Amino acid sequence: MLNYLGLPIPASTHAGEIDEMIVLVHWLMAILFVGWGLFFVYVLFRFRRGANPKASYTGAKGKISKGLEVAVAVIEIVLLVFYAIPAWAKRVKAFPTENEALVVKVVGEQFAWNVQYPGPDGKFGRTDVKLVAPDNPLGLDRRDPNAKDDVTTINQLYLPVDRPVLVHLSSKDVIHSFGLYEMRVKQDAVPGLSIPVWFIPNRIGEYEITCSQLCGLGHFRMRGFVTVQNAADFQKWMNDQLKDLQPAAAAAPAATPAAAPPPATPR
Ligand SMILES: [Cu+2]
Repeated sequence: MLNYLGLPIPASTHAGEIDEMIVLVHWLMAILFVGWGLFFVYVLFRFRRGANPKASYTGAKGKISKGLEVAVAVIEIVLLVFYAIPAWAKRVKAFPTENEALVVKVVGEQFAWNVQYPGPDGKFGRTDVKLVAPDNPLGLDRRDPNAKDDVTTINQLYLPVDRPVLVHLSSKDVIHSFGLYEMRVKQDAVPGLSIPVWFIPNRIGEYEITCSQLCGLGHFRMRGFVTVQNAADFQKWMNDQLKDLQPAAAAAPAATPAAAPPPATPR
């Protein structure tokens, strides 16, 4: 129905509301554009030099122009107060609880999106800048018990359909912007801050994460991929990831065999 604006397909529950707002603003702007355009042409003709050899310094004094200006302001206030603010309030107030939502951390960096799932224990493992390495871009501390089952990916965000997703967003270097166009989600990722953003994907498919903030020379290639699946497929993907973790997780605690007393501080 809204195809005439060229919007991407809506793939989240709140997308319709955002689109409605975009459509109303476009209608208002279209009416203003045509109205002011016609007025401009009228003025060019009405106040042409030939008909007005002497300039009037008092200007127009009609009530119509003032009335129009007030009307435009009122419409803008209505759009803001009755559409934009309530829609925004819903985004920032009614957060899903951590146990009903899929909680995931997304960390932007030049030029990739790092994704961290808390795993079956529901707890995110500790991360530390000192541990950041090419094969550990998040600096995840695998010795932390909470980190053992954490699944991490680069540029791959897998989500189950029809379930709230709560993303804790941050950045390692500069300001990036987490843009999911089909979900009508856009939120800046700011170094030093963890910013929550949530949505409910409601359409199975493949989408894109776009960095929507010019963040450096490689900004154009800072793309991630979102795969929205049904709950079973998502669980299967998650189980595969957990299976891949097994060797790494098993290798870490193997340093302390159960029989021998562990060395004092093997750090
Ligand atoms: Cu970026």
